[in-house]
Amino acid sequence: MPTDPIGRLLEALDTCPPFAFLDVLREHLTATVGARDVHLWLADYAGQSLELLRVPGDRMPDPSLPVDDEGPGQTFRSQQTGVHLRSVSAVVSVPVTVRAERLGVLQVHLPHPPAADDVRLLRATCSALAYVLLASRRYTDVFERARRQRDLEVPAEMQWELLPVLAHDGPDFDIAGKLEPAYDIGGDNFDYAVEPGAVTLSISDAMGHGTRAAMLSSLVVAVQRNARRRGEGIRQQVRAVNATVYDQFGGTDFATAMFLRAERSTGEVAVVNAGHSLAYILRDGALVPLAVDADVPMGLFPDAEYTLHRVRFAVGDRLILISDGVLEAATEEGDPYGEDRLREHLQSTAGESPVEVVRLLTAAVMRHRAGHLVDDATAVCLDYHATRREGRDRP
Ligand SMILES: [Mn+2]
Repeated sequence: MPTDPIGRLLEALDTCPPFAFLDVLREHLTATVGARDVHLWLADYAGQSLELLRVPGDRMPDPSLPVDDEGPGQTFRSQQTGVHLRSVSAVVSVPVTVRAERLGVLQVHLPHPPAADDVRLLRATCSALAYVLLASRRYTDVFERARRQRDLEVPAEMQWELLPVLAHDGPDFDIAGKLEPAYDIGGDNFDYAVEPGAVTLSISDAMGHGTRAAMLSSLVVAVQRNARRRGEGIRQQVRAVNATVYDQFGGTDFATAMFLRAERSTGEVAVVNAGHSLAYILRDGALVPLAVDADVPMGLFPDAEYTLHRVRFAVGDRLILISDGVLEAATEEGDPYGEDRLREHLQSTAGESPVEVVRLLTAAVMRHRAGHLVDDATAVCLDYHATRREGRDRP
């Protein structure tokens, strides 16, 4: 049996049924930091609310907190541990995060103000818990169900299975992406892979909406990953997707996409643009389009050719990729969100982290469209910084 507390916790979580996770956590934190009560709040699919995980026998109503609130919401947004002192007790809120993807917040009630060691142990506990929750998606629905404010549509169920970890901070790149409407997404997708020399990043938008678009999108992502994992470059990845989509859909359905591969050390970027010219660079406060000529979308012509373009990131550059659903989201009166609003929004959120930028942008688009989107709206943000800036609160 492991002697360190995190080792013991991991062993206990790995051997208990998933619906007993919260009991195991409570027992662990009672023994290690004297916790009186423990609550786990999970981010809903839209990332706009925190949903309390209830366990069998719990008679609590179903509390749901907007992430814009104080308390756990504040911890969720800032990723800083929150300590709220009462007369003799304390409530500590700790982020439950994998890389930079915010899964939720653990709230721990203590009978005393926490010592520095208690806070360190709580943060380490939440790091371990985050990985267990991520892996548990493969063997239980307990946590997926708790995150749902309502049922997902089938295309959204397919799309969520495809998505990578939604935010990833690294030594030279920070990446985050977000898809809306989270419960009814159709054909948009994004993917990335962090490799020793470079980061590969892509956004794609499958024609149409609904299950057929989600099937096309699944195929796009599977073929891309398959080619990438064979060691093919981005142009070969696009060719492979084009050929397979054409084979399966006979030229009737297509997907637009932009694939990029950015070198870690130099900021040099290779780009293939398959009919998806919705990319911008925010540099020194100015938003400029990433100007690379578009080739045809993938799936229309079996022998389509794709050009490899080269651009270069400067240190401090922010790359933003969006789908057409962002610009075209229109009010009842037909006023589209458009490039001017996008520019203003991205300039005003320049100080935010990528994960907040994509959350705030998709929320602004949803508000503009009064909560209802006709097309998917996707935003992906990548920051290039040669030296590590201040990271989030870490154990
Ligand atoms: Mn679209």
